[in-house]
Amino acid sequence: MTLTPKSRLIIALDVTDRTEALSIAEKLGGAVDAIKVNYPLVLVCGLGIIKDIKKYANVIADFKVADIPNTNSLICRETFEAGADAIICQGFVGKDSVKACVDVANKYGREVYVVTEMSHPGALDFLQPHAFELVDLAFRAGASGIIAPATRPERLVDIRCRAGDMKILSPGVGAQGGDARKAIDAGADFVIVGRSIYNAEDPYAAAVNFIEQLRR
Ligand code: O7E
Repeated sequence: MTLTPKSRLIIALDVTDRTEALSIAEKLGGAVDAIKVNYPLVLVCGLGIIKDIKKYANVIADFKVADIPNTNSLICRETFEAGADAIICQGFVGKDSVKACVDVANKYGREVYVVTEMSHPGALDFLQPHAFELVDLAFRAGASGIIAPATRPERLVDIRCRAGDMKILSPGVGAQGGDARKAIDAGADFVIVGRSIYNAEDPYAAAVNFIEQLRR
């Protein structure tokens, strides 16, 4: 699949209980553009959880792959064999490592997204000064898009200018202080929301609330 913006909302399913994860996926899968799985869920449930979630939504494997090209290829192959529609990798390991992910993704008809500047304060230590280079690297390696921070909409504006037509997925909305609407207005194509949805008393209502904000 190719990630296409409809609701523009991606849920980060960072729960560590299989039943809870599948219940949220079943309720929200039809409303969101994708469900992102990360290590907390996969380490508990195994890679097989991807196929279970895929019944309800597109799945992005947020494994922030960051190794030599050969190891990246192996990780991507197993992840796509498990059914993931897209995988997230780190760009700081270099173009050959990112390209290795893209080559495997192309074989499977899937997508790669590259982390540029992250959303947390520590991203200022090393990543931010190199964010534009990472955007360029993602483009040159043939990635479908990048990850950039909803916590810094002013940076999103600059990163959007640099990213051209590449898709931008933007985490940091809600619990980390970012605003969904501002992130989209600043140039993101999708926002990624975790705790503000899965920790809400009514996750479905919380997701609908975000979707309404994104529609305005
Ligand atoms: O703060 P939350 O609960 O809304 O969750 C945010 C999710 O996005 C969580 O899975 C975290 O690992 C991820 N994330 C960030 O928070 N900041 C980043 O800079 C990058 C990511 C991420 O998802 O990277 C790949 C998309």
